[in-house]
Amino acid sequence: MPTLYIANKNYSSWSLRPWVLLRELGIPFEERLEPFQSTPGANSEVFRTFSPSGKVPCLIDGTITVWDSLAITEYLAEAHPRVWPAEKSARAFARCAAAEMHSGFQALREQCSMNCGVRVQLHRVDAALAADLARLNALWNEGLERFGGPFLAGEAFTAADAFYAPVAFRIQTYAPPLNEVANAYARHLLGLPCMRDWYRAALAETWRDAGHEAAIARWGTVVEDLRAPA
Ligand SMILES: N[C@@H](CCC(=O)N[C@@H](CS)C(=O)NCC(=O)O)C(=O)O
Repeated sequence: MPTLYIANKNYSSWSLRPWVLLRELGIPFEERLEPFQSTPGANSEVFRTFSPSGKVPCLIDGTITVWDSLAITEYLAEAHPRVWPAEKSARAFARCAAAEMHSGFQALREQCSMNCGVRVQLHRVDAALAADLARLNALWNEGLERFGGPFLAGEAFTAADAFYAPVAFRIQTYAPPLNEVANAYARHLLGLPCMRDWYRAALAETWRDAGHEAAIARWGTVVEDLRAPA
């Protein structure tokens, strides 16, 4: 059985992607959570003991180490046909959607960092964030309309949904302006049993990472903190 190394469920958006994919597809795996370190620079030192990049997520399957969430997805796809949609045009769309998330949406990632357990009032929606939100809205609406939902590329959960699962938590935290189709899709993801499990575990965490907390304070005001006390 492979081992998936992840970091704090409250903060680690990259970790969530392969985790939710493995869970939704029912692929057995062992989870190893290595929390972010409080000393600057210490994360990569700890993570490098199992991940060559010094980052999580990292999947270890016997003698094979796969670091990077997209590489893990493709590695899983070699053995599990349901990672990507079966139909060719849906598969092309799903791959583009996942790749776009992997390499884009910088403003969304920076200004609305994942922090599952808090609710934040953004100071403002600047032009860069507005552009990312418009693109997100368009992409989600296109997928849901073209392939009929309830998932991005059709009836089944695929890697495209896994890549946007952290965005669903960001929407829950920041309530950014999106249309109802996009908000309903985010709610659908949040309602999946494995997403609820992740959320429950995130709320129970008592670690606080200064860098992640500072990122929130830069772009907004925490109006509610639902996490277990530190
Ligand atoms: N492109 C990588 C990015 C992974 C990444 O940035 N992971 C963060 C955690 S969410 C990390 O390990 N940060 C630790 C550090 O940079 O010190 C992937 O897709 O897996």
